[in-house]
Amino acid sequence: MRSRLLFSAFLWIISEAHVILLTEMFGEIRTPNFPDSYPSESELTWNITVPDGFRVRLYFMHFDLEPSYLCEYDYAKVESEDQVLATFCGKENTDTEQAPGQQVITSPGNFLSLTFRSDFSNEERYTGFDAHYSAVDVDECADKSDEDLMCDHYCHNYIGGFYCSCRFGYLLHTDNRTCKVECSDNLFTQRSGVITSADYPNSYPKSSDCLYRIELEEGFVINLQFDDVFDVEEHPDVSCPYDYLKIKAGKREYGPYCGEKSPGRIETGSNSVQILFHSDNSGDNTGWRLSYTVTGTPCPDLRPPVNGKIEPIQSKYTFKDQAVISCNPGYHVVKDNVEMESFQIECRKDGTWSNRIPTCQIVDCKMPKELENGFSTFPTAGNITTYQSSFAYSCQEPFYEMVPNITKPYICNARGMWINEDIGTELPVCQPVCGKPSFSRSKLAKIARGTIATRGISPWIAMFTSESRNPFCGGSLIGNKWIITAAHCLHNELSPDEPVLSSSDLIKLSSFYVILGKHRTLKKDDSEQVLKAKRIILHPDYNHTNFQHDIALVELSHAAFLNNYVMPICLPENQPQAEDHVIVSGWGKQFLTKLPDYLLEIDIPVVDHTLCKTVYKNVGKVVTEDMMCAGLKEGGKDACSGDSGGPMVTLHYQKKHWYLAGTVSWGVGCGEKDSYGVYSNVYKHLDWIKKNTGVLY
Ligand code: 4AZ
Repeated sequence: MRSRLLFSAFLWIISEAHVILLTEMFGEIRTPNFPDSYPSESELTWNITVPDGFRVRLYFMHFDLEPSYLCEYDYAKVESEDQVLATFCGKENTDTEQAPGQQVITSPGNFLSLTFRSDFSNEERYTGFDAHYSAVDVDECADKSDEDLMCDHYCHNYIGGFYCSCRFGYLLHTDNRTCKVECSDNLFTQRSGVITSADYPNSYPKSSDCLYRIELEEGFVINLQFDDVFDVEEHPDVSCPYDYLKIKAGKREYGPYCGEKSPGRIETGSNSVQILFHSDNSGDNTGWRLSYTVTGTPCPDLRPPVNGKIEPIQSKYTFKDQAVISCNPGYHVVKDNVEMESFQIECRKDGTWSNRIPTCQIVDCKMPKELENGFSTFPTAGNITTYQSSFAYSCQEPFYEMVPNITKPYICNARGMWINEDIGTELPVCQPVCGKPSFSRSKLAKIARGTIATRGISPWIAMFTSESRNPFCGGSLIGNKWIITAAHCLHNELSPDEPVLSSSDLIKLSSFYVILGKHRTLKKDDSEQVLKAKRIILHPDYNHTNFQHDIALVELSHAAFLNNYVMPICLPENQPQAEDHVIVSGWGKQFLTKLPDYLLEIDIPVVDHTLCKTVYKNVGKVVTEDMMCAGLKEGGKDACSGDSGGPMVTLHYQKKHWYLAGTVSWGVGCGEKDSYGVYSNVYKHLDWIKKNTGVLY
């Protein structure tokens, strides 16, 4: 049988099995012959398919089928793919049958089928139906009936479909519905920390595999402590089929954990832990939180060395812990024979200390430096030089004195240094005592015009002799290795028209002796010290034609040995004034004739400079400012040939020491009336002397 179908402008296909496939977005479906009565024994099915994301909406504009109990004769049946949605017959609803009336039927999916059937008789000429369908968009976002099909975070509807998106920080899973997190890059390397499931305490993301790694150096072990609150989706019968937490620590594995029972404390015994948390695409659970701590391999207890300490003090030391060993004040750390302030050791991964504990040794200041012309005295025999021991310096008295004159001892301090309360770590010097002869003048031994000096009364006087021991000049000891003398004593004869002196004009160092401790002129004295010179320094302004700056310095090749007969004279702090008494000594000739047997000395007054200048001006000689004159108007007491360079001394009244006021230089004749001896003024040359000799007093 062929049915007559009306389908204006619509695509329709009649299959062999009287099935018509409809795929347009809307259309009209009528029973055969409509609006005339439909044929008997008909069966026709319209299968309506609309695109995905649409549903089919169907309603009847006209409906008139033969009514029958439970629509057993003629009917119109509406079905989805797997379900009968409605069966209609008659014209109006009864108790047992339904007619569509105003009802609009919407397919659950994008497919709907309508079947029309008539039995063998159409007695009352029922006219059938005229139905319309159209494709309608589905708002999938509004449909909350199936949670599993809903978007995890955001749902966006569009005509014919929908799509899901996720909150910031999430990724859409390949199921296009759930939101997962990228969480495999969590590395913890600190010695303690807190790890939680993502978004904790909010629900953890779905469809995610999160890996948390705790990595520490070998020698540490990691302990995990899960909070009591723990919530991971579980199943009452199957062990953690959905979401689970698994822990790997070295070769050990823990878990899977799920449900609400916290794993509590896990002492992993490993320095490397991996925590894997898997979630499936459903569920709404808060997850978990753990804090981890690390303990190191323990090292043996430490005991501080005798006289030392360990910092920090701990009841237990574990891997990586460091301890510094230092010593009490006055002791220092000694490790492998090396002294140090402190020593650090570290607890190693295998539970051993990186080094043995060093010892504390008492600080040793060592023997103090020797003092030239002095010595050190320790309070006890054995010269103890360790921490807090003491010693004192003293000088070879009475010929050397200590400068500065310290009275307190040196104490060995904690830093291994000898410290003096007065001068700290500085050393005193033993300075020759100057201008304090051990003997006093006897007024008895006077001889005509000169006085035989008391032996040792002028212990600073130096005798310059030729190699054959003939005395030719005098000088004065300053310090213990310099002689001040006259410049003219130290050079060979020069013609007056040869004003500039060169070093070749100096007498040879090997050609003379400097003898200290002398008393007798030509005979040997027990007290004499015969010394050689190693350097001659003439005053740079010395003028051999007029004896200006007739002063020179001679450095001895060895220091003089100071004793009662050999002792330096002091340098002047001022100069004597006219009429002041000075003493001049020497082995020079008496009245240009005879050498005396002993050292002679004279006591003469200083002469007014202007007077002296006038006296000499009259005989055509110049007395310059660097010269001074002394002697008697009546004559008689004077220096003479051979006395040159020798000392003119006077007593410092306050200090009670003798100082060098001048050196014998020149004169016209010796001891003549109305003439005076001329001396080089030492005070005027003081800076040059101090600078060249280093002698300062
Ligand atoms: C001399 O020839 C000399 N009366 C030294 C001093 C005096 C005279 C001569 C002073 O060394």
